[in-house]
Amino acid sequence: MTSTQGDLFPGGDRPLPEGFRYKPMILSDTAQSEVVEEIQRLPLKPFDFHGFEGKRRVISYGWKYDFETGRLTFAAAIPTFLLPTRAMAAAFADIDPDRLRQALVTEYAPGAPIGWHKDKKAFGRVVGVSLLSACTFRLRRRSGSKWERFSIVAEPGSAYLLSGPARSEWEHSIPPVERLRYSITFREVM
Ligand SMILES: O=C(O)CCC(=O)C(=O)O
Repeated sequence: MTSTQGDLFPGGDRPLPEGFRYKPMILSDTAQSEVVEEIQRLPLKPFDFHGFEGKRRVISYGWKYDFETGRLTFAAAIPTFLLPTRAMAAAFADIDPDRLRQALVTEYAPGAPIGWHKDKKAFGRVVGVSLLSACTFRLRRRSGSKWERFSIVAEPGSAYLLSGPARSEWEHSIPPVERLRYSITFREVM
């Protein structure tokens, strides 16, 4: 089931922010289990932002954003086990899979959040795939002196797309997850 809630108009079904798309079950339960099994063998490291370690563990493939230099550097080739998921994410988003040249794998232990942010401008469109457990995916943007808000439950196996204003104007965040969650964030590199 898909549920959405806008905090400014609670209870009402509201249009998605322009450029945001969501689709449940782009990956079957079996495909998810296979991907999660492979992810759990990867050498994930605590997310390090200017010396502050987040509660998430991550690994980047393809291109990686270097927070010290503010540039993209080549990490390692995207592992072959991620390519079918990338193909499905790309088909959902109507993007050539070869343009999704970064794959960021993130582990959220129970209680781990990600704060409000926009992805770096070095990247283009962003397609996120959720695995293993659901999270609340929140978006917000300034509207005069208030925030315009939108949230959606991102189910395991689902994908979302950030493009257009949803990518350039809206920030996004995930409050602390209840159960172990993985995500694969495919980002377009021009
Ligand atoms: O886990 C997710 O789906 C969101 C990831 C994200 O926003 C990020 O890494 O910048």
